[in-house]
Amino acid sequence: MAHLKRPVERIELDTDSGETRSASFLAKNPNGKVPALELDSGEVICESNAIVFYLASGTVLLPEADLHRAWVLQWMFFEQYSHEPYIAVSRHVLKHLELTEERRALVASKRDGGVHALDVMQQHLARRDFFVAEQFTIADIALYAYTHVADEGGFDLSSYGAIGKWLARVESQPGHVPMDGA
Ligand SMILES: N[C@@H](CCC(=O)N[C@@H](CS)C(=O)NCC(=O)O)C(=O)O
Repeated sequence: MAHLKRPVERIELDTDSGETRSASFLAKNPNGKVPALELDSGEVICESNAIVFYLASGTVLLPEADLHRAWVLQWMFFEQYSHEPYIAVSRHVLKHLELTEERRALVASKRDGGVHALDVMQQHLARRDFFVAEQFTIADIALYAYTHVADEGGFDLSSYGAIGKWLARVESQPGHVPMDGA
């Protein structure tokens, strides 16, 4: 929304204390998860990538050609199925939870999948500046989110040169807002 200069009221919910499972929030998202975007009309969109797809429609962040739009979705589905379940889950455990034996094993089980996702990204970015159509799109925004903090999940990015340059490229986009440390 910062890239598009759109105002938003941000309401933080504490997932650890059950705020995402309250009756009032479940009425907005029956799946009990943030983020959820409530429009002025009262309608609600859930799932991060559905939200950014909605916001980016008709803007420079979502290319017009059908093939390019399909590739944007390809990388956003990749983020959800092949990247987030490994890298974000490892980071959540290592950054936010007490490290029990069971959780240590969980992080270990996520290692190969996370490395594979980073390898796929590195290979793609070795020949490109951005993921799709040589322009900054919501595919880059979706993948930047947990990639730029992958080290907090135990994934060392120092050998991924193309990913490192791409992260810097995303950060240099006008409108980029650094994360507040959450
Ligand atoms: N696929 C969803 C994942 C959403 C998700 O897992 N949200 C977590 C926080 S990152 C959550 O709300 N957990 C609270 C809960 O499950 O009660 C997306 O990308 O929006």
